[in-house]
Amino acid sequence: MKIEQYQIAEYNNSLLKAQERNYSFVAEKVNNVSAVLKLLQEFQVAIPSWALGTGGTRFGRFSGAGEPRSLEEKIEDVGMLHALNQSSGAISLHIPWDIPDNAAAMKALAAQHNLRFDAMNSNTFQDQPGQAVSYKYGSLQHTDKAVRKQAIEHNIEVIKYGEALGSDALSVWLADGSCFPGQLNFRGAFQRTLESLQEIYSALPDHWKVWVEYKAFEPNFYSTTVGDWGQSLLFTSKLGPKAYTLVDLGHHLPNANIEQIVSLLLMEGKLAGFHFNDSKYGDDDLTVGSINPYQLFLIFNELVDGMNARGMNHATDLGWMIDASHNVKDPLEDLLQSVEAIMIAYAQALLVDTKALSAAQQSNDVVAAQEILQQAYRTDVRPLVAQARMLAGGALDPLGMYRQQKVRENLIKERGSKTVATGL
Ligand code: AOS
Ligand code: ZN
Ligand code: ZN
Ligand code: ZN
Repeated sequence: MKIEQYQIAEYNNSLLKAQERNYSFVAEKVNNVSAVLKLLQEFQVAIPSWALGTGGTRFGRFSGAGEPRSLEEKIEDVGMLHALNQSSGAISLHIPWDIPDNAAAMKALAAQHNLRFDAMNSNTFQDQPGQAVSYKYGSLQHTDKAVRKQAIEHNIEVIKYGEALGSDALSVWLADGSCFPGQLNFRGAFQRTLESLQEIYSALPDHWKVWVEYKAFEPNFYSTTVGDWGQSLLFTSKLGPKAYTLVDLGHHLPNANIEQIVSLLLMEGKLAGFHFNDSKYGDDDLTVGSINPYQLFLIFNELVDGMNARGMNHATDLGWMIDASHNVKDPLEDLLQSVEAIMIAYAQALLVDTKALSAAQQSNDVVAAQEILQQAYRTDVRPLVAQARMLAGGALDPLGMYRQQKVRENLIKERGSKTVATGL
């Protein structure tokens, strides 16, 4: 299943009239609209390989049909998303759910689809068949040196796979922690984890980074060894300049002010980037923007402000990735919705009148400050995002075109209706 450029052009023609009308309505209110369009075109969001199949829950899995059966097919799926939206130009792999045995062929296939390999994800939260020792009581924190060694070696192997693919970051999420008071010594667990991370850190190639993801709870329900941004920042500060803290939006305790966390990590030069998703309760991994799009906008507002203050390139200086998966939608449609929600929040943040906002802050004009933020948030930027996408060669309405082309039906014909993508 491949979507050709001429098909996109034909599809766009059918929507062009309405687009022109909607675009000019919003464009005339935007200062320097061509700069905004350019930033939108450059911005790319990485797709995790495990989101291409239907997600499981603790209670069951309802597999979809036509899911990718191999890494090749995962790359093809992301290539198709990217052809439609021109904003999904990277794929993030997970070892061992994806084993890129033939790195050269995978690199070539990705290049054909204009994709690069984003951060590599290691997995020490599940035991794998044939593994010598178990992660039941943790991995990098484990009291048994043999378990720590196995987990360290796994991470180093993941770096090697990534090097062959041209990736430049290792993303580490640890399930390590404890379920009951007294089960572990907090300082002991921290120290052992730090020492293990130091060994992994010293195996990083020169231009590589390690991203340390935190998570408040689950699968451990009493303590998590990298449980919040403070703990992650402690690790990444002690590790050194190649270590950064990764923010997954679903990994906070309820009502945490994520935008403030983001702002300070960015100020310290320690923000790795994101796992975008949305949630109502915990690590729900729902479609980005489906529950709280205002929070997403406020996060992007801090990002744009903080990155501009530090002279950073919005598109390339942080890691932008989706980490979502669930049971009830076509995963590809879900990813199109997620990428769109991210682009919308980013576009809205680009419209904030930052000069007026800082004047309002300076004079403690609280009402004006809120008005300025909400003026941007309540602007319908969808025609701007669509315009940027069309100029880049994508479809004006990626989801509409996905349905019009009957992509899923075609994938089912190609791959069959009983396919299970590897993943959670
Ligand atoms: C787990 O809760 C984390 O969000 C991880 O980032 C991710 O979902 C997992 O590591 C899959 O690689
Ligand atoms: Zn995550
Ligand atoms: Zn998570
Ligand atoms: Zn999550």
